[in-house]
Amino acid sequence: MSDETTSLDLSSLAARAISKPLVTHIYTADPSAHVFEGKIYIYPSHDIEGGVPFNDNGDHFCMEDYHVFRMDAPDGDVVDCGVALHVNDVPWAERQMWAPDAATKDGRYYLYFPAKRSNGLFQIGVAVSDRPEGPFAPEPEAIAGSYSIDPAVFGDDDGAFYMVFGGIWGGQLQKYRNNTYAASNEEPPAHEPALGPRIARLGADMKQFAESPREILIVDEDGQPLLAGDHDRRYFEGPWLHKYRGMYYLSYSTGDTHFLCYATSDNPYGPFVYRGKILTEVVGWTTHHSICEIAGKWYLFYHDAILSGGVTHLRSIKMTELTYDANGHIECMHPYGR
Ligand code: FUB
Repeated sequence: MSDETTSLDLSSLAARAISKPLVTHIYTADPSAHVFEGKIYIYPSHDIEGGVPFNDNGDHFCMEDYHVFRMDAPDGDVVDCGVALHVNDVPWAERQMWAPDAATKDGRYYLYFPAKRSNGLFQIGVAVSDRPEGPFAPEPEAIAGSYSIDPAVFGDDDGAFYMVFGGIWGGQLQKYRNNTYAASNEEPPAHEPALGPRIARLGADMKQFAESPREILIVDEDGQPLLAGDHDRRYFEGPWLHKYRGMYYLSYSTGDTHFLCYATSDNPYGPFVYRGKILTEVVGWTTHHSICEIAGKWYLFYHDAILSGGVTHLRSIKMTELTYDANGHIECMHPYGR
């Protein structure tokens, strides 16, 4: 949603909102939710006011740490488990701790997070704990071969773990072709295929890629790649992979058109076929989500900027139930009703 929303609009939108902020004592965004040890754990960004002017590079998103949140049930209290990781403790990272995710294997918990190095380039790091809420001990270096932002880790039924990642514009994905950076690289022209998120299987130790990242292709109903000019449907950032009735669902943000969309495939590497919108525009420029099954129901975790009065880098995490129809189609939701 544009930044021109007035205070009058905001109070009316707040009254019509389909869900309330999960926490109000700090600003939070980009919620990645999982059920670990029978409880709901949410791994969001921790938004702060850093005094950095708004720009298309996203420099005003200058987050420094992560808090983990726990709930016993979808309608239960939300517990702030405290600081799980701070940028000062990550040897390779300098600033901008953006959207994280977590995974568990063999009783250990792994927090995956993007941050900028001192050279201004994003990479993705991992930190380890024996507890879902941390604190997490960071690895000394970023994951080799990682780049860009928004890691999301999906554990498949056969025990394989895959990381999907990447975001254009401030997320720098447009600077990479075949996993190689060039400052001169930009988004493809409007009539060419859009850039896709990247996917890589994780190694057995969960701390490295087991393969070079591959680009995921998203196609339309006729099998044609979504084009870079198709801003209502093309991939922008915030990928999330989940499985429903044997199908892989890739959901993501369209960025400058502010939709959450999804596409499906019978293969985690794709190609994925575009299926539709999950959520229309929220208050605030960004929209970012996760999808999690909790006790047989499915939930969308997302954020908006209602609580801060529409300040786009001061957001609040929310959750709402998500439904599928008989064909596995996700029903589109409207965050403030219709
Ligand atoms: O929170 C910082 C960035 O904003 C995230 O990494 C993007 O997905 C967008 O939500």
